Amino acid sequence: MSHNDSLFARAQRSTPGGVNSPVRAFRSVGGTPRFITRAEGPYFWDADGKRYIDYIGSWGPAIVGHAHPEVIKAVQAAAANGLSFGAPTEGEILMAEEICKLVPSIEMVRLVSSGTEAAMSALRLARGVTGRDTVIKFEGCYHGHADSMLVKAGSGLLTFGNPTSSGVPADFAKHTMVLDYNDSAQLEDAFHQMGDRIAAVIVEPVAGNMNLLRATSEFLQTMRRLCTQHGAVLMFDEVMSGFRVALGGAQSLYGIQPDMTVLGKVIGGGLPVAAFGGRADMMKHLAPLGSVYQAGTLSGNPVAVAAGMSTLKIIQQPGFYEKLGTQTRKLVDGLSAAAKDVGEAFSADAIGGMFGIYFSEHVPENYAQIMAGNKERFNQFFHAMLDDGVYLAPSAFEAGFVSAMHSDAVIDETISVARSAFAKLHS
Ligand code: KE4
Repeated sequence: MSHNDSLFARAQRSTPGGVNSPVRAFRSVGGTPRFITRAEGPYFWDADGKRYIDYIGSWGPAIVGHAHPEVIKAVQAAAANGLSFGAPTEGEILMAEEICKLVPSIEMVRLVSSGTEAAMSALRLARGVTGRDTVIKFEGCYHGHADSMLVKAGSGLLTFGNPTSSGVPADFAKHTMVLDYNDSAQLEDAFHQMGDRIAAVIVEPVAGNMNLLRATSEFLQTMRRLCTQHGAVLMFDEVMSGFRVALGGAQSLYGIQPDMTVLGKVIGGGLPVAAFGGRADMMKHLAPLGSVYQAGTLSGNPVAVAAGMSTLKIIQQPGFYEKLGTQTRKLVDGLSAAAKDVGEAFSADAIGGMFGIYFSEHVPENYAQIMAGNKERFNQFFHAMLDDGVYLAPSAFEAGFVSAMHSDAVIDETISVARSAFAKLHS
């Protein structure tokens, strides 16, 4: 029995599924999760001492590479001054000012500890500001596990949602409408039918939780127009795409200004920092100024903020995103070429430091096309890569992440491993 196996057996005795977040349990791909002991640059090592090239990067935060010396030094220095005070610190001001500088649509921002908390708080704020209850989300997008976001499409096209999780009261789910991603006509219909009851539309402007899926510009422009027209809050969930697809996030690529933005992952550099922010006239409805309550013991934690600020400094270095984009594009082009050489039905896409791989002929343009991909084939590929030291996201419905430390040699090694993995699939 490997150390991973024994640790997994032991973990399952004290923690549901043996993990503290479901995707880590490998339930989608099968097999034993790898228990990571340490990470450095583009690599991490499991409990059996095996090294992997890591394409998860903690699901986005490790954009500068694992255990970056500058980030570690900043964390050590901050920790030496105490871990948490429950009182304001100058570091929180610096983080807020940096976010407002880098994401101009954000005039004011509130720091929290997770993307879920940020999205949940932003939605409460939108409802408080508008006095409306209904929110619109899109199938395949994930905004954390707050009750009103664990909702799937209703029976009819424009009916209210049903819970995707037990424990979510139908009374909560009925205020969430779930539409199809990239379907502007549906969005028009929804606003035509009930525009004056919609508090917010929340969307991943570049989706990463159904695999990578690009929003069409027309879809986001329609969303912007309708929210403005009907007084609904346009909310971009950039927890994953923020500082990942570009320094200014997806909103800078599409040139669309949301009213609110949700951030996380990269801004914590691997420690728990997330944020929500936007128009000052909306943010001023938050306690202690306004009537929308939101709070958090560890919000703006000084050690976590130190990790985040150090990371934000590194990603602003000249050429950071050009290089990251080049490496990620090199990866997906190499994987596609390897697949083509053996006639595998495969496609791939990349935006900034984020990528998607699909066991289908063409890059999907909507949720249905993603779901039509060959999941079993992905799972076989996943394990062939894992066996040879390349760790992809353990699900056909997740995006992958490249760091600044994924050098040409690391990408070339990955493509070489992929060639043998495709060969195994065709043997
Ligand atoms: P957290 O509560 O996990 O910090 O953030 C929730 C969240 C919100 N919005 C978007 C766009 C997100 O991608 C996420 C979290 N992403 C997943 C990756 N699929 C985190 C991994 C996990 O759940 O363990």
